[in-house]
Amino acid sequence: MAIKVGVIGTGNIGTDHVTRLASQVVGSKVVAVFDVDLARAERVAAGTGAVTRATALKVIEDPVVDAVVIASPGDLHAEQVLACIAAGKPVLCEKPLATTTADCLKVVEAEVSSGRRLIQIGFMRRYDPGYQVVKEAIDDGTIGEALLAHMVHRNAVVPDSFTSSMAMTDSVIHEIDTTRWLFGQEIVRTTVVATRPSPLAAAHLRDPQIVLLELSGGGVVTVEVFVNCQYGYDVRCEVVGSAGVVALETPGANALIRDGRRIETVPADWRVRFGATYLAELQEWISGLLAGAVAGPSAWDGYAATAVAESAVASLESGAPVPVDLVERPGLYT
Ligand code: NAD
Ligand code: ISE
Repeated sequence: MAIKVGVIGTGNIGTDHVTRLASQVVGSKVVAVFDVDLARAERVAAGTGAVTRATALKVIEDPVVDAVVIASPGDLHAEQVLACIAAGKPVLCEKPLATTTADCLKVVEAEVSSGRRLIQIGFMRRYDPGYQVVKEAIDDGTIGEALLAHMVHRNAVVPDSFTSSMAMTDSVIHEIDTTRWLFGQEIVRTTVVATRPSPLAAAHLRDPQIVLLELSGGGVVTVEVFVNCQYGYDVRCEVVGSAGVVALETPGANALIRDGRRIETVPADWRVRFGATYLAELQEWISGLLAGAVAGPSAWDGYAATAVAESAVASLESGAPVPVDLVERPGLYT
């Protein structure tokens, strides 16, 4: 018994998802793929047994396809997820669910009308063993009451097309989801401050930036986002509680200690740092589907994250704190 998956978008992460679903995940087969770059889709499909289709809709509506992975650019996600809901097919949609809260709400409303959960968002950090240790230390009271957290999100470099807002909507959106999940609270206000820009970042880019996330329970989270740090991919998270502190460890960051120096390996990029995490995310999604359930980060989580990211972009532009106003959470997501 295998879940037959269709994949839309075979760029960086879509290619990785196809490879993992076809060769590493237990209980899945990739049967159809689509990318507007058809030659690329054909290269990625080769050797997996999958066929290429002429449009995203042809993948979604293919009767052979049981479930869909969306890894196209973010501004296409809403339309493609809505088509999955219309076809009654479970979908793992890469972050973001949509690039505007209005589009996220259209998806949430459609899923609620369908009466069951079909959507999982690719907030894969929830499947990372290191983050799970942090979550356990909060949930079981090991560090007392969680009061605040310090997070860091550094990429070595980004392309020139990357904008200051994308630091929020594309990168910090991971810390937004991580914060909501770790603390089990909503983010109610954001403040963004851009520092003196790095001379090595593109002239149009405000990089690095500091983001302050205020939580409904009174906690506060700081996030440093620096997408041209040059030296590698560095993601950190330290949660401070009333009785102790829990910090995320980077797997594989082995230390060489010699000649009075300690040298640690830093992952090159998100593919290296979170490789095993993407596999765990896909395996849990497939295992859940085989058992008849969709249980990961929901369309509500996708909506809330985009709403917070929008507020952070507004704060970056105005320089002032900006509240986050969420609609009432539908019963499907409680
Ligand atoms: P990418 O540009 O490498 O790939 C996107 C692909 O989509 C390209 O191959 C492009 O040709 C294709 N495409 C364009 N229009 C399309 C259409 N109409 N239908 C189908 N495919 C179309 O981008 P990427 O880095 O792979 O990012 C894709 C998505 O995955 C984004 O939403 C991004 O935020 C997300 N992402 C998530 C993570 C993570 O850590 N979870 C990491 C990277 C990217
Ligand atoms: C990218 O889209 C991701 O999701 C990566 O995890 C993140 O580190 C990077 O900053 C984003 O551009």
